Amino acid sequence: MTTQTSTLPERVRVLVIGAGFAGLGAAIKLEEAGHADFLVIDKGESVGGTWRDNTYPGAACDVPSQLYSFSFAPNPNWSRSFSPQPEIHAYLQDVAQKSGVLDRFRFGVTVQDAAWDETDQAWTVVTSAGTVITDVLISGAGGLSEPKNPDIKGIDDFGGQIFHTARWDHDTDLTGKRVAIIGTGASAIQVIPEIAKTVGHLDVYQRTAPWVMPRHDRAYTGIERLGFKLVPGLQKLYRTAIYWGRETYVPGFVRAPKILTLAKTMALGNIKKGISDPDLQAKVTPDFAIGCKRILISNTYYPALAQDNVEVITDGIAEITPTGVVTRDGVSRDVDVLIVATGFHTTDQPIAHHIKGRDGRTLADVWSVGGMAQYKGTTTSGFPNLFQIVGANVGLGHSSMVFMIESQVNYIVSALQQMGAGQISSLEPTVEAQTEWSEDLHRRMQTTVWSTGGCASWYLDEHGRNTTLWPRTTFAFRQLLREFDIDKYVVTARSTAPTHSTEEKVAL
Ligand code: N01
Repeated sequence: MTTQTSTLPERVRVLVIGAGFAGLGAAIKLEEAGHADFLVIDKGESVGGTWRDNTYPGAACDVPSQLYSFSFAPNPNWSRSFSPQPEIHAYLQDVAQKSGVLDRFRFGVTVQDAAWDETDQAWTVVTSAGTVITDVLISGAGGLSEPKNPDIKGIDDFGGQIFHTARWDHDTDLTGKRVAIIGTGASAIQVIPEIAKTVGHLDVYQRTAPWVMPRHDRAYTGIERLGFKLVPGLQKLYRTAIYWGRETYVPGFVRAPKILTLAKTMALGNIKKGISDPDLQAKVTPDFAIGCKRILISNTYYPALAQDNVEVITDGIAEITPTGVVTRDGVSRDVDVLIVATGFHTTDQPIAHHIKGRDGRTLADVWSVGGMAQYKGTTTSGFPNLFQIVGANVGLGHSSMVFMIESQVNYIVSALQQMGAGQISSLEPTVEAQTEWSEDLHRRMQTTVWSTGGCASWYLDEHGRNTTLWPRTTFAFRQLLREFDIDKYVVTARSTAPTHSTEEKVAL
């Protein structure tokens, strides 16, 4: 794909940060709605976001692609029900190419600072490629963009190869090597079965055993794929069936975790099927309620752990030395390569440190007090004309984030329509609206398995608040964001377009 790295325009109506599902989806829908004066910037070299960056062996989506894709861009060519990463990345590149918006994408551009200028009623965004003034700022930077490295004593002095799963080093050949992997989350359980085939020895450092259910994956038959191309509505039918199947998890997650008993039985059966050694079975059996952390899916993870060249270590890491890893029981294991599969900065999003609102404080400053809080996971009091896709409490543990992203994009486009029609220069949610929204979410959180399931997870921030997940059905989210509710906003009207001066505050 051609990458655009030329200089940036001085001013645009809308600046979008990030070219993953969120940024690309926003660009396409802005264009469709007639808001063509936008620019999308991304630090990488192509569209794709997390699906561009996570290239580790075995990377694949754990939501079926019929659902984990844009509703407006069905792909009849998915090779299987759960697509591998290269196919999803190729899909996004293809959608971008066909949509005709790529001429407004600039790659290799990093945001350094974005500050709201009350006088100009615009954002001044300083990037690695120059400064852009924009009326509206949309962040699609996502919660899974910045890898999180573990804070383990000695890790910086490790003398062998070391890399994070999200920054896989394809130049390092693992064949026959002594390898260690730290973490047993969503990425690790996909990597482990792949590399266990070729490494000499693999140490798996497990801090918490995850719940892993069977993965009902299969290749689509030729007939099915032909049907997807030729039979109107067939793909929609698959998508709808998958959507409602996934939605049945919601009551178990948010109201009555006991409903998840069947899932637990299947996950326990998955352990027994893959591992015959009772000691290893015990080691990998979780001690918290299923659903408390993300439920993982794999048919190959447990058999890989049972291989002779794989050891599961649960003693806890005391330190990393230049040659290997020392556990708390004093045992030292030398390795050539250390793979870090310890997740991302989710509740402490890096972009939040770069966006400064009306009073000069960054989003991170504001959130450092009570945790991430926004109105409808999209807008933030004190940050006019800022729209964040996949903001606070928009994440899911059971279904497609693309569905949530499309709901938010629809809301944002609706906001822009109303801003244009009403000659509005800026808007931000009222404090009351944002507080009411947050309080409702956190009241609902109390009965969820994420709060009651007895685990520590990245869903919770340092205050113990779940600021990442959506505690209701996805169709409720879609409904709530169906139209921009300007009556919940403080609006600044512009009396003489197109100047950029502050005019009058309008109470609606
Ligand atoms: O990260 P994780 P991930 N010492 O946070 C352990 C998405 N995703 O990159 O559980 C030792 O799940 C940590 O242990 P514990 C998906 O949303 C999607 O795997 O905290 N261990 C855990 O085992 C997912 O949820 C797909 O005790 C340490 C692991 O590292 C999100 O990305 C595929 C440690 C981190 O697991 C993140 O997944 C892949 C330490 N200091 C990822 N710190 C799809 O298919 C952390 N750990 C859509």
